[in-house]
Amino acid sequence: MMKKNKVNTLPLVERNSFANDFRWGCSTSAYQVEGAVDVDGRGASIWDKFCEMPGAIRDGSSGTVACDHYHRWPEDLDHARDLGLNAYRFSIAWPRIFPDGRGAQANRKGLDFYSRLVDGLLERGIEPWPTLYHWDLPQTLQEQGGWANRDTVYAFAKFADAVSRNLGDRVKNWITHNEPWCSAFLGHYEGVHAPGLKHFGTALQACHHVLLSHGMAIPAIRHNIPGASIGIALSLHPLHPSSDSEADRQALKRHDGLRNRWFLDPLYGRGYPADIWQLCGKDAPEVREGDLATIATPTDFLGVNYYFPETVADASGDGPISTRVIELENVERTHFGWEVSPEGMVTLLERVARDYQPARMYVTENGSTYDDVANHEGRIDDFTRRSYLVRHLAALRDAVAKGIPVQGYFAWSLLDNFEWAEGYARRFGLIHVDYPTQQRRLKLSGEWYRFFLRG
Ligand code: IFM
Repeated sequence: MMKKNKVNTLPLVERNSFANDFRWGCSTSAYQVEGAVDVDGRGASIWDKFCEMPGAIRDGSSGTVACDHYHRWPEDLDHARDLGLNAYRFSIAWPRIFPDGRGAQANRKGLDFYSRLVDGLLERGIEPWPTLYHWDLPQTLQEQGGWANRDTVYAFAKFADAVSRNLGDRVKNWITHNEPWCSAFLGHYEGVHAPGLKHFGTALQACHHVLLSHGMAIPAIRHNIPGASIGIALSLHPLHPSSDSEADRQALKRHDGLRNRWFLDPLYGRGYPADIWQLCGKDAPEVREGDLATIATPTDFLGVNYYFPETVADASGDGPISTRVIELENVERTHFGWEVSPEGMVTLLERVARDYQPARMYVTENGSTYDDVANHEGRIDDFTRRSYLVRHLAALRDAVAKGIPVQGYFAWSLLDNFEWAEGYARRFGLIHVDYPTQQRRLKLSGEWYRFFLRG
């Protein structure tokens, strides 16, 4: 049967439909690509620990070696330059800077690594876009309660200060956190990400502290870097009710409340959504006076990580907010099972622009995973990933044409890498990584992105 959304011809989309200063990048994150986990004084992170737990990672792997980007970054940045990127989003491993999460002295060798990386980007004409926290909390802090402990907030502000003081002469764009929903709820409620906890109240408290630390880091960065541009990257989803019934519509509202509004509302000065707060009951987080004002510290942009829409049904009595995500049949999906919906990205960006009016937005992640098979010449002709990319860029062009203030796009990911609990089974890269040899090979999707960027 023909699947809904399936398209056989690709839309025409050209770079010159976008502004000249539009940022075109790729994203990666430290634990997913760097490897070198015990090099140059790096401390352990919660992901090192989590990967040791039997059954935690689908293929029993870890980020110990990953793409060995810590040593191979010059080659990787050459690939980024050859693609024609003008921006590159990466993350800073907190345990490289403060091996125990905090301390009087930052680890010089850790700072130097990112300093070399930044210089390497600038030499290649690529703007660095670091993210301060992409889930690799120092294990020592976890042993003191992790994100559920308010002290972690202050430690994060000091980490942000140390990094921005050292890189701020060359780095203007900063992202505080990547996808707080994942660090809070996948890590502390669903237990499928580090630190592997399963308690709703702990997740809500961790979430509050992550958001609070975002607000606390901003003045530190601004103090070190006059004119810095600072934002946060949220994983957001457009949602549909699974039917027109009142129960499903209410479920949609609740699901949106925890998935999207729980982050956007406080960040844009509205506090936590009252309807969801009420449902949290005794699990609601401890929020001290002034916290909400700190979380709402004005930012310069919003990063939107867009992957898929969700269809939501009522599931009374099932979980804290009693909703269930329905797997629609006959829709196009990636090999992860994620629905493919370029138009969903437009709906989402439109909604965020309308309801929250961020001055600028960047799509800080968007990408797809498929089983990449080399052809007889050894090429990876990933037609499906190319189609995904082309259609999402065409949708982005339409969004921009509607006046939605999007000023950049970062494909996830530059390289195949360690996909968290999924291990190495899921490949998101525009560049294929043969893990045993660490050989990099541009995929067809990467060739298309290069063609698009270079014309
Ligand atoms: O690999 C992740 C990334 O670390 C955060 N956003 C989603 C990606 C794909 O799952």
